[in-house]
Amino acid sequence: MIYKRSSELFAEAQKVIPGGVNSPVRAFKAVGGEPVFIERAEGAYLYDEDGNKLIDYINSWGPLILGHAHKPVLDAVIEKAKKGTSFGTPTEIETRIAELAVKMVPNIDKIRMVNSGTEACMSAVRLARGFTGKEKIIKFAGCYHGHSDSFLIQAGSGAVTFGTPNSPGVTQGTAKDTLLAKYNDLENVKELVEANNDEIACIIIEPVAGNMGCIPPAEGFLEGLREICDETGILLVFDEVMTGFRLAPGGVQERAGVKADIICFGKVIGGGLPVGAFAARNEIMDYLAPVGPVYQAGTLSGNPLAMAAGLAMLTELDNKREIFESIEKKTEYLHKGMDKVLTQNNVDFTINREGSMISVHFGKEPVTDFDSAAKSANLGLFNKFFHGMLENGIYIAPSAFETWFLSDALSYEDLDKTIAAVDKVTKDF
Ligand code: HOZ
Repeated sequence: MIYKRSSELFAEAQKVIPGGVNSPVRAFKAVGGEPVFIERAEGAYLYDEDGNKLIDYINSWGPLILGHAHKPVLDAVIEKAKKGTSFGTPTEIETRIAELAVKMVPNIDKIRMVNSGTEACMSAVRLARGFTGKEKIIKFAGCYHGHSDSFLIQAGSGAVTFGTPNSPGVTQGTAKDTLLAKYNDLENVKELVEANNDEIACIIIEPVAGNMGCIPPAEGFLEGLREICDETGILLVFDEVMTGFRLAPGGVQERAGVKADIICFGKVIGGGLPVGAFAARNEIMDYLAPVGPVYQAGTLSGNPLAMAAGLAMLTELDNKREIFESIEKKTEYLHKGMDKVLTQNNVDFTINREGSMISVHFGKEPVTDFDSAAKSANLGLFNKFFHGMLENGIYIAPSAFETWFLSDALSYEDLDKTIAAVDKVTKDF
C-alpha cells in the first residue's frame, strides 16, 4: 500500500500538534511507522488519504456499532445543524435521549450529559465523594477511565502503551487517594477495603476491561464487588464507556445481571459525536448541582448536534434489538476463524472476547489482568502483526493493549478477508 499523502500530512501535523496527533495512541509510536490519515469512512470501511480502503476494527474506539456514516445518524445531525449548533440552554432533545437511556439501562433514574468519557468518570468520582463524604477510590491496574488526574495511576491503554502508567503532572496528593487493585482478584480488593476502613468513596471498574486488550470479568468477580460495596457503603461505579449500549441495550449491568450505583457512558451514547454521560438512582443524582451541592457543568454538555446523533443511534439500537445478537455472532465467527488459522500456523496466542469486543494476545497463558496482559503483549510480534494486517487492508488498533470493536456493518465476506489476512500474516511468525 502507498502512504505518501499520509506521510506528508503527518510531517505537517508534527509542526503544529504535539507528536502530530490529538490523542497519543494514534501516532503509531507503539507499533512503529507513521499513522494513516483517514479522509472519509462509510459502513465497515475507512478510506485513507492515499485512496486505500481498509476494513475497520476500531470504529472510533467503539461507538460506531452500526458502522460509519450511518444514514439515520447523519440525517439527524444534518437536520439539527440547520437549526443552530449550540445554545447553552435547555433543549427538548436532551430530555428525549435521557428518557430513552433511563428506559434502556437498568437501575438508573437520572442521567447527566457531558462531553467525553473522561469527563463522565471524573464527574462520577466527584459525585461519589460528595455523596459518601469519603475521599479515597479504588481503581484496577490496567483499567483506563480517561485522563483525569485520579485515574492516571497504572492506567491501561495509551498510558501503558507509552510506558508512562503514572503520568508526571499528577500530584502526590491526588495519587495517594487512588488505591490500586488487581483486576479479577476479589481478595486483593477486600484487603484494600479493610486497610482503608471507612475511607473509600467508590470502586470504579471497567466491568469488561477494554484497555489492556479485552478482559472479561471472572465468574463471580462483579458480584463479589457488589457484595463488598453493599457491606461497606462504598459506591460501585461501572465505567461503561466502551460497553454501554454495545454489549447489551443495558450494558454489562444487564448482561452480567450486576447493578452498579453510578454508571459512566461515552462515545456510543453520542453516536460517534463527543458525548459522555453518568447516571444513577435519584438519591445519588440529586446530589448534583443545581439540586445538590456537588458542582459539575459544561457549555457544550447536551449539545444539540451530539444529542441528535446519540438519540438516532440509541433509537435504532432500542428498536432493533437483533443487532446485538447479529454483531455478537459476527464476532464469534471472527474468533473461531482466527483461532483456526493461528492454531494451524503454530502461533502462541490467546483470544479474549466478550460480545462484540475481542483482542488477540501473542502468548499462551490466559490474559486475566494487567500483569498477564503485559506478559503476553509480545510487542515485536504484535507490531509485525499490526503492519501485516494493515498491508492487507485491515485496520486494527495500533497497540497491543487496545481492544478491537466490531460494527454490524461488517459483512461475512469482510470477516473472511480478515481471517485470510491473519492466516497470511502469521504464516511465517
Ligand atoms: N487509548 C484510547 C482508546 N482506548 C485512544 C483513543 C483515541 O486515540 O482516539
